[in-house]
Amino acid sequence: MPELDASNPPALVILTGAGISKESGLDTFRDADGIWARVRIEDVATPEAFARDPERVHAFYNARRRGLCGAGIAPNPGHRALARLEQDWPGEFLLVTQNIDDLHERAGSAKLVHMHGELLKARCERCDAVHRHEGDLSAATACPGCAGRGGIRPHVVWFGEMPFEMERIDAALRRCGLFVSIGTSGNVYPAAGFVQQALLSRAHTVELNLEPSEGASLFRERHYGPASEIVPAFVERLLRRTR
Ligand code: BV8
Repeated sequence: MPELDASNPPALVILTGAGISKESGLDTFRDADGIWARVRIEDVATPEAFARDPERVHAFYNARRRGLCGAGIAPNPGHRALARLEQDWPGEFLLVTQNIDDLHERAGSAKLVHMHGELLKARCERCDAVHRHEGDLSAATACPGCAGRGGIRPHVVWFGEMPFEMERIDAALRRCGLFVSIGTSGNVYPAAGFVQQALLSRAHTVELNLEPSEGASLFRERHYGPASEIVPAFVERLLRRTR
């Protein structure tokens, strides 16, 4: 990592993916035992799938929601290290996650964008209201806002839908001097393209993952291993350079 000016620390943007939640007990998508090995994207994670068979899509997210709310699912040292970094970083900080779990929040992260939505929220397609919802959803679920039925969906971004808060993310990438990608395979756009945007901003780019991602060659610094080990170690080294 290049010299770091502690009196003028770079703006920091962090991107996380499913790999950071793996050791908390949540499945990734593209590992051999991942979600897409068991179910097809076209059947459960597109607007067309929801229009074709809403109960099938609700069942897919209901099972994941129950899993997330189940006993034993908790933030791991990787999540906690990022919450500490947000607290102690002396410059601008933004954590962008592709994950729809709430483990970053439960670890204490607040400067956080869920670009692919949140599993514990539901959105009404009739009135656009978004509410926290921890139980199962179905076509019969009434909207807490307009009381309408049949319009409730998981508040997540499916393939072919625009991710959330893209302007805020683009602005942060334009300003960033340090971009760190953690636990993502670099398969899904626009998230997989953030590293190119960071390079255009002349940022130092770091990949922390179990194994090289699709975009590994774009990262000037790379550390591989389980997130619960390499993320706390990286955060400690980084914060030591700001003291
Ligand atoms: C968009 C839903 C444009 C929520 C997800 C045709 C039509 C439309 C768009 C496209 C198209 N063709 C391509 C596209 C673009 C498409 C895309 O990128 N497709 C890919 C497959 C090629 N993208 C989109 O559709 C996006 N929208 O482009 O809109 C637009 C423009 C104008 C107007 C309207 C629209 C929307 C993308 C979001 C889709 N939703 N999920 C949910 O169910 O969760 S994406 C899905 O993949 C998840 O959200 C996940 O977050 C995301 C990325 O996966 P990863 O997090 O990287 O997980 P993965 O398993 O892949 O990797 C895990 C990594 O962790 C691995 O590298 C592994 O080694 C590592 N790991 C494992 N264990 C550990 C570990 N690391 C550390 N420690 C460990 N212990």
